[in-house]
Amino acid sequence: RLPTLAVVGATGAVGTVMLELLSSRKNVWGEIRLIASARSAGRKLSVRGEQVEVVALTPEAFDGVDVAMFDVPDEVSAEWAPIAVSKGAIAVDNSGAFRMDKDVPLVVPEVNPEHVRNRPRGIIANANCTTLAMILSLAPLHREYGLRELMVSSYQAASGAGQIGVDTLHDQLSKVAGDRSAGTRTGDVRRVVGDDLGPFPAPLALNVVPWAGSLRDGGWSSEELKIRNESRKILGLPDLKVSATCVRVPVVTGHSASLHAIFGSEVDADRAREVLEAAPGVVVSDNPAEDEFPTPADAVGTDPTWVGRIRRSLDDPRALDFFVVGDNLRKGAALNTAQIAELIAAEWR
Ligand code: 2RA
Repeated sequence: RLPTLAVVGATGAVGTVMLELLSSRKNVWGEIRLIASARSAGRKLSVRGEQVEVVALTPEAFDGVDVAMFDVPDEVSAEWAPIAVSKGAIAVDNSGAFRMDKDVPLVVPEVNPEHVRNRPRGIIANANCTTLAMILSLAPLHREYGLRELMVSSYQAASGAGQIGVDTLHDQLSKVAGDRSAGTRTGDVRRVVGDDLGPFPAPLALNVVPWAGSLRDGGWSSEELKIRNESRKILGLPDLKVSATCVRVPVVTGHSASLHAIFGSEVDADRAREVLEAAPGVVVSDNPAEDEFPTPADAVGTDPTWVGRIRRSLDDPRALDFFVVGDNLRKGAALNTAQIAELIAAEWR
């Protein structure tokens, strides 16, 4: 028998990508049940070439479910993943609700697939999209050189804030498009886009916004702490020094980050390039003489983490500077969740 899969949050931005992935990846599932809020119940969505009716999120919706993926806000996962587990399912959660729970593994299949089996709560967590944009590149470099310290600035796309983020960016772009003076004087952009900034604390069109997530102690954002905490947990480096600054940029989908990684031994840019070329899930695009480097416009809709601009630091022979881009809705969310669920599905064989 093939396992039954539930997709909770099937109608959201990540859920939509999940249904595309489930329709194009090797089919390891029996029934695929689509679950969403009562508001979306009754809608029909296409998965594996069939129209499947969305059912409302209730305890009974998990009857007979073996694996339940959650692509929903933290508070919904916090409440419902344990309910799915009590109904006999294994939960794979894409929210932040369980990531730092010591009894919940935080799994990136290319890095720590073995952790999937150690799940005392019956829940497995998927990392945040910004962490996932860089972790496939850091893990092999850590194995080669021993990672000691990480400085990272992110360039995060609007879709990280959900469909409302994408809609807000498009609305703002259409407003500024006809106004050539927008952005030439202070306050211009705010005036043209109006007061409704959607999920962002400042206009995103024609701008960059050095903020993502919610305020935490010391002026850090939740998003910056996620990079630190999750990288430590996934790499098994509880004392890794991490400084992150998370920035929102007017990109629809594709999170980027510039990294300054300091290692325990001297690095070599050509050797690092070889290590990254051999790493699963990583594609190196690094030939600036030919204008080759990763950009979100090229990476969107693709599965790998793209890495470029690989340089040894001029001032520290143990430090490497590089730039990464990953599709935040695919590897950053739906794809990594699907890969984790597939590792579990393999237990049925
Ligand atoms: C963001 N990382 O980009 C978040 C989404 N989980 O806002």
